[in-house]
Amino acid sequence: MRSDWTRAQATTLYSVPFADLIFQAQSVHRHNFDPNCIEAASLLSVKTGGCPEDCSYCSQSAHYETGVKASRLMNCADVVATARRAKKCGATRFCMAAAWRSPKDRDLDRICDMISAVKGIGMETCVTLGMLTPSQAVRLADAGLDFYNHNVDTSPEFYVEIIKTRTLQDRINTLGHVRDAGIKVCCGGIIGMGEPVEDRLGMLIVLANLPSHPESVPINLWNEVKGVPVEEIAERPDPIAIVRLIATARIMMPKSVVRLSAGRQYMTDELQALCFLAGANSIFIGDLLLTTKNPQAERDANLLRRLGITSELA
Ligand code: SAM
Ligand code: DTB
Ligand code: SF4
Repeated sequence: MRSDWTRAQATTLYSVPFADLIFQAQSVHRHNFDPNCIEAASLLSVKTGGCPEDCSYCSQSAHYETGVKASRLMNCADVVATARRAKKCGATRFCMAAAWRSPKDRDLDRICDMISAVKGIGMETCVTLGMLTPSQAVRLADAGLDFYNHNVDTSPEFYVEIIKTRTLQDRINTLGHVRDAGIKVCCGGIIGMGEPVEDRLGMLIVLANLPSHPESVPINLWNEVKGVPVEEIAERPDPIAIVRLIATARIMMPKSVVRLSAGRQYMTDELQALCFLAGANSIFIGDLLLTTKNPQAERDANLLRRLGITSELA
């Protein structure tokens, strides 16, 4: 595994003629994965809104007026019922998200129950709860957690402009605790917040130069939220630039599952098809992400059918 990417190397790779980039990405992809198979994950916000962090893109931050109502932590039975429905719809992984800066130890009791119960119905589990201490990571591992999602979000340079309440290093520390506890890492970020291409590549470099590559790399296209600071600066990236970024991620992290995450609702079928060709091999299914929309199940099923893609990577 390579973890010494420089900016110059990533930029050179990203900038080769499109056909050459896609060919290289497809070759790497085929060497490591079945190119006609993607992973389907499903998301549930188990604790919504009222978050003390100031992430300028997020509908759930208490710092902004976004119209999202804060709710308490869901009970375990409701979470499992939702997971069962997601499994019926074809999801193999169930991701539970909480709008916390970091979990309280007593909240973790219920989260651990959720993890064991969702595993009990035969799904992979992922949670995203904010920053963790080493002992909290161990508790999650003991509950049988498969993946922990914690994103670097963007490049180090752009990060300081969009989040002030915790540093990129805080996040990297949590990723270390997750790894040390033996949990697989899901770590990616967001594009479409008005950043230039250099920052998107800067984000991939942080990810690819972690001590081990994240097993899952979610690439989110910023899902529009009214009332947050990013609304003022957001710009939807050129679709070709999105495909180039996915291809670059595939080549830089050959064995990672790259997820086309938030923002698919803005993408045409053709753009998604190109992203799959460039090496994306995971999606979120279901009409809702956490607080924002995802493509309708029928549209996704129709797209995958036309592409001859099956969805059982896990
Ligand atoms: N509170 C936890 C945390 O931030 O670690 C977990 C939940 S948070 C919603 C998980 C990730 O979703 C963020 O790190 C960010 O990358 C992504 N995200 C949040 N809002 C988004 C939006 N409007 N569009 C795209 N991605 C978003
Ligand atoms: C990730 O990278 N994307 C998911 C998951 N991790 C938790 C979250 C997307 C959130 C989109 C905004 C919303 O629905 O509120
Ligand atoms: Fe809170 Fe996570 Fe949203 Fe940041 S991204 S405001 S930590 S819920």
